[in-house]
Amino acid sequence: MRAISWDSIKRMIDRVDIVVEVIDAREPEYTRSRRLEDYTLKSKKVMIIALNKCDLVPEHVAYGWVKRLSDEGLICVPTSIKVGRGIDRLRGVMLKYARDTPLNPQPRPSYIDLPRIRYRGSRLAMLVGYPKTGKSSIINALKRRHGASTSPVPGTPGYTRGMQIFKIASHLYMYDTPGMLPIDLEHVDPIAYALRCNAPEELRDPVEPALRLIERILANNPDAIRDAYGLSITDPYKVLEHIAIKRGWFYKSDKEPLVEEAARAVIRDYHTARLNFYIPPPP
Ligand SMILES: Nc1nc2c(ncn2[C@@H]2O[C@H](COP(=O)(O)OP(=O)(O)OP(=O)(O)O)[C@@H](O)[C@H]2O)c(=O)[nH]1
Ligand SMILES: [Mg+2]
Repeated sequence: MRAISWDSIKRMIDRVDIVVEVIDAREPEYTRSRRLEDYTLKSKKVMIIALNKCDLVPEHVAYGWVKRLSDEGLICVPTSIKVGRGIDRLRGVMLKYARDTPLNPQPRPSYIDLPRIRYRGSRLAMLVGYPKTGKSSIINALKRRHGASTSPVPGTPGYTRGMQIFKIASHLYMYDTPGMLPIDLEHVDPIAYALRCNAPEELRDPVEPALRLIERILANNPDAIRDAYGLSITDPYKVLEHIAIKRGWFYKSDKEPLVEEAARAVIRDYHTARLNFYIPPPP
């Protein structure tokens, strides 16, 4: 599947007035990009964080993260598209900053890019974030109708393939973008890349990322593994073996548990939130 590169993100940031980074309330530090935030702020653009999927974490966890991000000086709006929370507030915050922001002197997209849009005098915003954080769902909620396609698992039909622009209010347009690569390190983090930028079925080695994910879950919410699979095991590899055994997945050759299939199931359950886990903010 196609993810947006850092160079394309930078070019887009240069062109827009407002950047809305969508992060996952279940694991904000694993789904935010400090590099993106730094570049946006350094470019003197408005940086707003939408802490999305708040319905998947307890309220005090969501507000703990909002406080932490606000303490860093970031504008942070908690949202949940599933239960319809935070969208009016997000629109309101964008409109407030759109009104207060001088027009971007950078070259604007040409009429060829935006054939039907009279952007003159309008502010441009962009939604950006790791794959599957809910960017297109936010666009649909802001527009109050389904225009952008969405999907639960990376690589399944519905992921965003290219830039698309939507009118959010008079004089405010917003780009939906494909999920970006996890790019905070100088190189791409292979685990985040495997989890977020690939369909689980297409992963050549699903076991390594699944083991790292299970480790992260066990460290934060061991109950999540028990609730999803009925297992009280603390060895990540054994978790995979037991899932395979429970579901009757075995290698034909030697009848050993088919851990690859169990790993794919765990990754899918992470994306569909069947694995109900979250990372609380540090005290
Ligand atoms: N529980 C919950 N699920 C959400 C929320 N917002 C989005 N989702 C789900 O998350 C999945 C991904 O949403 P998308 O809007 O396709 O995410 P995206 O960031 O546009 O994904 P890409 O375009 O692939 O990068 C979908 O199954 C959505 O229904 C939310 O607030 N809560
Ligand atoms: Mg999308």
